[in-house]
Amino acid sequence: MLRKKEENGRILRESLPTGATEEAERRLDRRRFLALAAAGLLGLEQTGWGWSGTDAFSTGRFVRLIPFEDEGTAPVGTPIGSELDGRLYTDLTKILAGRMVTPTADFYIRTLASKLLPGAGQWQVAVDGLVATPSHLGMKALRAMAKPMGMHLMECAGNVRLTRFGLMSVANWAGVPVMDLVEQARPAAGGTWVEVSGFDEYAGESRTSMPGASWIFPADALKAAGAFLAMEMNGAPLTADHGAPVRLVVPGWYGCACIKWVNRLTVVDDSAETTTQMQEYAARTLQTGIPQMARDFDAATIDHAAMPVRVEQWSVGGKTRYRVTGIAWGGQEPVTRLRIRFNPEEEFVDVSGFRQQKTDVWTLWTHAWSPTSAGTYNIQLAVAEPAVRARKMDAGYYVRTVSIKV
Ligand SMILES: Nc1nc2c(c(=O)[nH]1)N[C@H]1C(S)=C(S)[C@@H](COP(=O)(O)O)O[C@H]1N2
Ligand SMILES: [Mo]
Repeated sequence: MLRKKEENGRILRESLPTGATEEAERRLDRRRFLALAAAGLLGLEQTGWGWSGTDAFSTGRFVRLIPFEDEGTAPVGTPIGSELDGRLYTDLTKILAGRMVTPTADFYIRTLASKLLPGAGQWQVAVDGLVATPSHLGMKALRAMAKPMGMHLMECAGNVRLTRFGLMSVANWAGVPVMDLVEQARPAAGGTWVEVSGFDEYAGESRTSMPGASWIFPADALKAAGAFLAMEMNGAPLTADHGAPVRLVVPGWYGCACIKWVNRLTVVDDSAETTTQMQEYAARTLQTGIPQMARDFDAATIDHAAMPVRVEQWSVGGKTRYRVTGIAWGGQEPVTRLRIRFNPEEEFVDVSGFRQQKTDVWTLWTHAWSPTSAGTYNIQLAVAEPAVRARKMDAGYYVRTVSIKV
């Protein structure tokens, strides 16, 4: 039953195509990009990569964005649907040197707040299970412990081409390390796993998802990742749709593990079975089958990945030039080389000037591109280090397609 639902829903689950036509999107492109430029968001001041002073494009004129093809018609930048079927696909074309953090109103949403969500006033997080001193933490106590947690990227494991890969964003967070709260309760011997649960009941029935949100982590993995209960996002209190009053963020892990509306931390041992949320996301976090035991579930971490976010047409010295701007993210350690190719029959070449410093925010890169003939191009990225895991990227998951006329 679960397996069947998983297979049928794999692609459609995260996508709710409605509304805006491709054509309308296309017409908006240039206007939108120019508006960003006018607002000073293009990062002309940037050095190192992108718009540096020596860049051939700095003397050119931006003409238009080449639209990506076959990416569905779901609207971007606006919430659609409700509750478990509610989504906000972020507009990745807006990532710029001067806009590396996603404004909260544009941060992707997978599951809009439940109509049944209790008010924050009485909210408590229970710390229980295999602990010496179980407790209930109120929001006042939690807020008193909050500190800056820095910028971290979140990506839904079901972030697909059909919805323009709009289920990923970066925010600047504040909160409390989750293991500080667990350790305060003094876990018993053998209590080396933590189940994080969130409110997940909805007024309406979902077409695509199963209610019930909890994830079981090895305690040492939460510690190593620097996982925290977030109460603030981009300098303001968390919004309801992003999990207010308190949500989990596990840097480097897929969003499905980042439980929203957290109300319980339960210390368990290695006999714990996987939760329905873990089962629902087993395929998309690249597990082998659907593990029954939490201890057999691999860490839902994001491998190295990269993709284009804009293909820009420019006029430089009277000649048509193209430039691909993209992002790289994921993986455990930064890589030193990123490679790009424009169709399977071409060779991968280095993205020049690529430099990655952190893996759980996105890194911007640009690549001057001179297509030799009109046609359709599938753009794929790769890392050069063979020892580095990049499973989704290597499988072609993040390939994007453009057609060049000249
Ligand atoms: N309680 C609860 N938490 C949840 C979910 C949910 O449906 N219910 N969805 C998860 C998934 S699949 C993702 S990708 C992230 C998305 O967080 P965001 O909507 O703030 O971007 O929340 C996670 N936390
Ligand atoms: Mo997700």
